[in-house]
Amino acid sequence: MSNRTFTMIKPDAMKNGHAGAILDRIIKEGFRVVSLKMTKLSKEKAGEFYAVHKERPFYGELVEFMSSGVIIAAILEKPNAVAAFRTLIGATNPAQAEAGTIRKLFATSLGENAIHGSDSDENAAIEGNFFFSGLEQF
Ligand code: FUP
Repeated sequence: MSNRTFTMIKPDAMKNGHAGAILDRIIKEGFRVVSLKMTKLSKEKAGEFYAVHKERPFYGELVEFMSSGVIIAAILEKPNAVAAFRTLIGATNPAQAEAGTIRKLFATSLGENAIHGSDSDENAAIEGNFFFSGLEQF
């Protein structure tokens, strides 16, 4: 089991001024920041990141949304990081997320749900390497 996961604070949470509160919560939950940057995805890059969803009906909107504003990307470390972080962020649809989770507190809707968390160790490594070179992973 790997101890790293990858996250993005999405454009809705950035625009709504929640980035500071979300990072504070992540750190208070015991995640160590391995890598961190503010950036903006082009449509092409957002499409590449979410290529696994290419055939889904929401793909176009997802790519539009994820390229609509700046994001914060980060690699995080904690024992059992992928599962621990998925618990912290809550269900994909904030209406179904547990009380106190990041999506329950800060997400706007199913499509604009404040934060991303990798769903497997394999994807955590792929996604982290999509944004950060080896020299940027501490
Ligand atoms: P998650 O792993 O919780 O981020 O969710 P998914 O990988 O299933 O979906 C990725 C993103 O696609 C979600 F964060 C939001 C968007 N999405 C929709 O807009 N509609 C859906 O029905 C499912 C996902």
